[in-house]
Amino acid sequence: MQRVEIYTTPSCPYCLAAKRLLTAKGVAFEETDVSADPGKRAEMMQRAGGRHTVPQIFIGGKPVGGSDDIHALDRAGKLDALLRG
Ligand SMILES: N[C@@H](CCC(=O)N[C@@H](CS)C(=O)NCC(=O)O)C(=O)O
Repeated sequence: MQRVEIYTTPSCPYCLAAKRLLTAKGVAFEETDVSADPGKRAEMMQRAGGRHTVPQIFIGGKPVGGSDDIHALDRAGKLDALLRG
């Protein structure tokens, strides 16, 4: 299973939706709260090619976008393969 990282803020419904999907799939993830850490937010944006919304999700170190993106990947049947690597 690939390493999964997710940058979040506590009161973000898209973050909750993304985490719910990953949890439903039994995927462990490393969460970084950027709400009170400008350095981590800058790191997120740099790694995500400038995207500033949360969540930003990385699978195997590669940016896959936010909640809508991983839900779309899942609907397309592509998320499991990405997670397996
Ligand atoms: N389509 C994005 C929407 C993400 C989104 O709008 N997140 C909100 C927080 S729940 C956000 O970052 N808002 C701040 C902004 O738009 O600058 C996704 O599915 O991840």
